[in-house]
Amino acid sequence: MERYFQEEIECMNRDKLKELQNERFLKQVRNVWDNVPYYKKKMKDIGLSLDDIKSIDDLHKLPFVTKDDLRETYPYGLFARPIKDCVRIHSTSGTTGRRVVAGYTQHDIDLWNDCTSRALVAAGATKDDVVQVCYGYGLFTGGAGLDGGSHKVGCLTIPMSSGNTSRQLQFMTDLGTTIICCTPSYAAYLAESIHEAGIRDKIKLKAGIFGAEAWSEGMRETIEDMLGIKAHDIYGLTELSGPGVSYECNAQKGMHINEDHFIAEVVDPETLEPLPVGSKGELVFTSITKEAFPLLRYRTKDICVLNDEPCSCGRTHIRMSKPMGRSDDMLIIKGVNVFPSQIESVLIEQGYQPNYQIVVDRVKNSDVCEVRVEMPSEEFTGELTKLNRMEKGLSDAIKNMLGIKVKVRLVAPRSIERSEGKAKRVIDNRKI
Ligand code: DLL
Repeated sequence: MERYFQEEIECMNRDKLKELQNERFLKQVRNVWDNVPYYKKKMKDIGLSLDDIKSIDDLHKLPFVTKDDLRETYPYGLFARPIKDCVRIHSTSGTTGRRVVAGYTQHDIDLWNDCTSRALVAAGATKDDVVQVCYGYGLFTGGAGLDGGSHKVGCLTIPMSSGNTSRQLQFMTDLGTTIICCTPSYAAYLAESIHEAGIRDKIKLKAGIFGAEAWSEGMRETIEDMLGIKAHDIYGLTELSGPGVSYECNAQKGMHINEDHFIAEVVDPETLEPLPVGSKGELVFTSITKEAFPLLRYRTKDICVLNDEPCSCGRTHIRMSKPMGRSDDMLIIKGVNVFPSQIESVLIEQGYQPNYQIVVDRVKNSDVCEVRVEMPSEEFTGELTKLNRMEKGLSDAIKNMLGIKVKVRLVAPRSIERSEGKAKRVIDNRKI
C-alpha cells in the first residue's frame, strides 16, 4: 500500500468531501463578489445576486471565465487581494496577446505546494529521494511548483531548471537522482542522451513526473523502457496555480483531481451545457481555496473525460483522462479534426520515436499536411527505396487512423529541434 500524503483529505468519504467543497465554494463566491468588481459585474449582467448562490448545486448558474476575461483585466483586474498581501506572480508562456498574470498569497503558495507534494508522494517519493526538477524556473509554474512539493515531502531537491543537458546528466549520475520532473518531450530527449552517453547503468532513477504538454501512452512506454522508471502524468495550468491540479497514482489510469481545492466540470464546448461524468467535453475548473487569484468556472479548453469509479490506489478523488487535445488548438485538416497526439500514437505504434513535426499549408484552396519524422539511427542508411517504403508505410498508417492522406517525410536522426520545455509540434502556415 502506498503511503499517502494528507491521507485524510485524499481518501475522504465523498459526502464529507462535498460538505467541504460546499463550504469552501460559498466562501469563494463571496470572496469574488466582495473583492473583484469585474466578476461582480459579470454576475449582475446575467441577473445573478449573491443570494442566488445557496450551495454547490448552484455552481452552473455562474458565468464562465475565459482567457479573454483574463486579457481584458490584465494585469491585476481579477486579483481578490491587494498587492500588499501577494507574495508572487507567475505567468503563461503564451506567445500571442497579453500574457496571463496569476497572483499568489503565501497561503496560496502553501496550498499549491500541498497539491504538488501529493503528486510526488503518489509517484513514490519519500524523504529518502533525490528529486531533480528540470522544469523551467521563473515565470513558468513548472519549476517552482514541483520544487515546493519536493521540499514539502522532505526530498533532497535539485533545482536544475531546464536546459544544459550534459549538466543534467552529470548531476543525475553524481548526485544519485531518483525522481525527475520535466516535460515528457524533454524526458524523451534525456533518455536518448543517456543511451548515447552509455550511462544507463549509472543512473538511479525510479520515477518521473511529466506534464505541461500532451503525451501519448506510447510515449509513456518508450520513456519507461528507456529509463527503467515509472512515468507519472501531472496536469495543471498557470491560471489555477500551476502543476498539481491533478496527478497520477501508481495505477496510471487517469489523474486524481485535488477536489478539495478545485471543483471540476465537463461542458459541451459548443453549447456550454454541463455534461454527465464519463462524457467527453471541455474541462472547467472552479478554484475554491485560492485567495489572490480565484477563478470560478474557468474554461481550460482542454478536452477530457472524468471518471468517478473507485481507484485501486484507494484515493477517492475523481480522475480526469489525459487531455485529448484542446478545443481551440485542434487542427482541422481537409475538414477532419486532428489532434497531434493521434499522429504521435501512430508513430509510436510503428516503432518510431516521438520526434516529429506537423506542418500544415494551404495550396490551391486545399489543405496539405506534412508530417516530418526522424528516421531511427539504425535505419538511416541513405537507401532510397527503403526510405520511400518506410514513408509510405507511415503515411498509410496515419491515413488509417485519421482518414486523410498526409505526406510523411523521414528526416535525419536528431534533425528536429529538441525542446527543453514544451515541444512545438505543429507549424500551421495557413493562419499566416
Ligand atoms: O503547463 C503547468 C504545468 C507545469 C503542468 C508542469 C504540469 C507540469 P501552462 O503553461 O499555463 O501551465 O499550460 C497549461 O498545458 O491547459 C494543457 O493544455 C497543457 N497541459 C498541462 N499539463 C498537461 C498534461 C502548465 N499533463 C496547459 N497533459 C493546459 C496534457 C497538459 N496537457
